[in-house]
Amino acid sequence: MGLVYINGELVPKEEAKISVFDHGLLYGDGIFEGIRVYNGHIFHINAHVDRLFNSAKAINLEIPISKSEIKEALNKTVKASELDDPYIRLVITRGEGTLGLDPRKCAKPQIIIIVDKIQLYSEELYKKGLNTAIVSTIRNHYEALNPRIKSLNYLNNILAKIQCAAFNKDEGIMLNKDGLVAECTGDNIFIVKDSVVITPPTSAGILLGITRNTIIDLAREKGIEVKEMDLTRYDLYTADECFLTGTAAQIISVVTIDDLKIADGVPGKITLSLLDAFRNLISNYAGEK
Ligand code: PXG
Repeated sequence: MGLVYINGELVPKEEAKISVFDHGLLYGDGIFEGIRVYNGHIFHINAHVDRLFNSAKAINLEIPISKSEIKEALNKTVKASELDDPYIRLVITRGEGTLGLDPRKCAKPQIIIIVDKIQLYSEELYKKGLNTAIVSTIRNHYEALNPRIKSLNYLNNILAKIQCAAFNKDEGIMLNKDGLVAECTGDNIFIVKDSVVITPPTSAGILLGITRNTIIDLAREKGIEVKEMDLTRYDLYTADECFLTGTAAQIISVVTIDDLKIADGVPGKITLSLLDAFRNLISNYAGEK
């Protein structure tokens, strides 16, 4: 059922409306989280809510309800949706204001929870892997808009996605202003080299992905060495394997970058074993308090 939570009320999706004077719409002034439900439980609810509150703090936005009230609202909206293991979009906008940037003129933040289905990639693509390109749009500089803030302003990523679509590729890889690998438009990136799993550190200017952390834990549990290390274009081209992680994509192999094959151009063994481990984790997921 299409239900949306707005500031404590559950309303049918056709009736879910906010003001055109909301600074979330006018300026992208707000934050969000994309969250999944697995096996009937909200996946890593605490990490998502903590990241949301950190994003809020970083943009000086005071969320008008507590972390436990947000968690309650998430659970209530999921339950009311009657959808089987849906996707949750939790959005906090600066709220209704006047024309003009000043956030002090916004009365109160709006809390919106949309519960729906999401499927980014077909099962076939999980088996075949993605074709990608390194785009020329660089990831936001951390002193301009830190990518650790999951803000409502995704134009940096959308510009990258437009380039990736022009190249007819499945995903775009973004470098930072120093030419170091950052992340993709909506996913974190990993390579495997000599059986070591490597991913850029947060200092490269990336979102600290919750799936990224889950995959790091799963790899370490399997006895695989994991390093957070700066990577260059060269490291991507010469990797043994490459894969992406994200709430929507889960974990998916990359088989070409800029039309160059990664190793043999088929999903790698470690990537596939981590996909298997991730699927096993979510199908038995028991939730957290
Ligand atoms: N980097 C960026 C820029 C993202 O937007 C990730 C990494 C992965 O983070 P998580 O915590 O999800 O592992 C994201 C997340 C969508 C969609 O609608 C995008 C994300 C999450 C959910 C849905 O395309 N991006």
